Amino acid sequence: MAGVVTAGASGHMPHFRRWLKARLHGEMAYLARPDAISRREDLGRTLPGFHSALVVAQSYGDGQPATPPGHPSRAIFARYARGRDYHHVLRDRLEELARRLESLAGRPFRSRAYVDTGPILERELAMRAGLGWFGKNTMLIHPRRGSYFFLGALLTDLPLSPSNPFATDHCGNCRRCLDACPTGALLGRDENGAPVMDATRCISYLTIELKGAIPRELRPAIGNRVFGCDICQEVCPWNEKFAVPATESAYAPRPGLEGASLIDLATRLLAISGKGFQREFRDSPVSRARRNGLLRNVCVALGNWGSAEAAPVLERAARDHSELVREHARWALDRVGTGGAPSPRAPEPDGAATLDESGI
Ligand code: B12
Ligand code: SF4
Ligand code: SF4
Repeated sequence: MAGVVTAGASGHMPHFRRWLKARLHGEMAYLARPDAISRREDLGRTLPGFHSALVVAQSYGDGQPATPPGHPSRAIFARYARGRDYHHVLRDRLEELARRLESLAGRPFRSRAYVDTGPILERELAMRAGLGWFGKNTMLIHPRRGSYFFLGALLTDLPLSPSNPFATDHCGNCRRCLDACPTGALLGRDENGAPVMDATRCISYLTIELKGAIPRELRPAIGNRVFGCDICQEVCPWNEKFAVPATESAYAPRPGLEGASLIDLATRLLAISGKGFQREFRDSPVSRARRNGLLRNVCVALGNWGSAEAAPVLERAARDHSELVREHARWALDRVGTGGAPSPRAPEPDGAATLDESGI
């Protein structure tokens, strides 16, 4: 799906500023940088002579509205993260599109491709380009495709004609996402109709963006979600009816990731260094959590499983070189009923070991 939006003031910036002022962005400081805010306000500051943007949506789902929750001993990765990294895949496609447009236009033009890679209110642009409405879960939803799609924008100085903005709200009285969110991150619509999220409570933020400790009171609600969260999309009737499978083969799930045994996952992560992890996940969105962040999440999931079977691997994690991992492992050990006294540190692995191909 694609649409065009032309230069013009953002109508959503006042909302964005209020959201930052209320500190609902937590530690995502890149969102609040003054230079980035001023570029969000005026795309001409990003691309001099900016005239219009081609906004595209690319499906990444498997055609199923929801992933079965599976056994609590097994990991759930959000579906957007199961294949190759969309930042690279979609940006390559947009750059290809720019070359094709150049041959159609018969002249070179200025352009810049963005896929979650710069200060752009991508969802507002997409709404103005006619690609969907803002659901109460804050996702952009299309009435024939649901919400399992990525957005990207090609900013250009070409005078393209704009699409009709998406003007209707199809949520009606539904509040399934608000009721299903396990951490209470979705706050409903404000007086202007904008959906509001407290990102500091969202499992996606807690398991991916947050680099420090996950607040203890939120850990139980994370369940076995070790990277990201899809709950508020899984319950949405528009995905139940219209979820479409990805046509991009790069988004096919990486073998061994979804549904991996938490014990195996922890064992493998304990055996590799931060550098080994980055090598292993270099073309996967999962790399963003880093080795210690993912291991922290796996410890939380093991604690939520609560089985004594998890105790041996958690005891090893409680001796990891990372204090972040050690603290979450101790918390989890308390939940599997074996105590969790602080233990001496283990040395950091040398970086030679990596996860094997058939692994997570
Ligand atoms: C920061 C961020 C996050 C944060 C905060 C999310 C949030 N809801 O704000 C966290 C880490 C939690 C997150 C999670 C996820 N993210 Co994210 N994220 C972003 C990012 C980088 C910026 C979003 C942002 O600026 N948020 C701040 C809020 C205030 O702005 P906003 O979301 O653009 O939209 C607000 C306004 O436009 C306003 N608004 C709407 N209607 C109206 C009407 C009026 C009158 C007014 C005044 C305002 C108004 O309300 C909206 C919500 O507050 C974008 C990429 C980008 N550059 O835009 C991806 C992006 C939004 N994420 C994406 C995805 C896929 C996800 C996850 C599904 C990943 C996962 N499975 O774990 C989850 C979904 C969680 C959810 N329910 O939103 C996709 C969404 C695609 C889609 N169909 O909507 C994006 C667009 C990335 C991409 N290029 O594809 N994400
Ligand atoms: S992604 Fe999960 S935690 Fe975040 S708002 Fe949706 S349901 Fe809540
Ligand atoms: S679950 Fe209901 S309220 Fe939430 S986004 Fe979907 S239609 Fe809207």
